[in-house]
Amino acid sequence: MLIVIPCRNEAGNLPAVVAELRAARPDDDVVVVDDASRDATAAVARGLGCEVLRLPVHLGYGGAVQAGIKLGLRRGYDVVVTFDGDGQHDPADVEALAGAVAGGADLALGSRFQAPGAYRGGLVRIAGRRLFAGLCRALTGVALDDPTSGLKALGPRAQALFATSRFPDRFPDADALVVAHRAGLVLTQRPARMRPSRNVHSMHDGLRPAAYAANMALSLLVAALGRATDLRE
Ligand SMILES: Nc1nc2c(ncn2[C@@H]2O[C@H](COP(=O)(O)OP(=O)(O)O)[C@@H](O)[C@H]2O)c(=O)[nH]1
Ligand SMILES: [Mg+2]
Repeated sequence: MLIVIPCRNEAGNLPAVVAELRAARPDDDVVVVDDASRDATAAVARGLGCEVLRLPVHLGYGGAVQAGIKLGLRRGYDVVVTFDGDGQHDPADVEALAGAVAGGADLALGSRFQAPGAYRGGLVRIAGRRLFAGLCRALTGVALDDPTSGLKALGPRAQALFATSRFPDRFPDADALVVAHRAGLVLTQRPARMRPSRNVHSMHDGLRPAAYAANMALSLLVAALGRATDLRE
């Protein structure tokens, strides 16, 4: 299995995040996608023995995740897992996600709402997640209650979908799930014991949630109304 860690300035967190991951999952390969960080993320990741995919320009979260998944797809991994670099995800949750993919799902999403006591974030986040989970459900009929979760396990078909040019590569959240559903992929969810971030700042700070909501609404429309992706093409 390949674990993809998208990172922007995570040099301070990677040692603890990778140590915890390695302790729980010694046999998995780990690639850190360093998205033109301004700190020593790449050097720290290399020092920890991780493979590093260093992007020459800042692509943003979705583009970095997509790059890591393309690497996994090219190398033929049965499962690629996306895992945040800020300590929010618990490596113990990866097993159930991978198991869901081994059991026939194309994509398994880690959901904090399936894990009692998991960290939920502030009110804006909770409201946004509800809105987009509701829209996602209305558009797909599939109940996935944590569409913004960065913890996902992808089988080969989901990896192929995430690698296509039509994939919503800005924030692959509810929009990506709609695209995946319309491409005929089997989506499911498993518990994820999310924790508070080790960082003070997030990519969704300040006024960005407003821009995120507008972008996501538009991207959802495109995902729902555009041509469905045919993975056989
Ligand atoms: N590659 C890349 N990763 C990012 C970027 N912004 C955030 N990340 C990473 O994506 C993960 C989640 O980001 P975070 O800011 O914690 O988002 P939040 O958990 O939704 O608040 C972390 O591993 C970050 O390092 C970015 O611009 N590019
Ligand atoms: Mg975070």
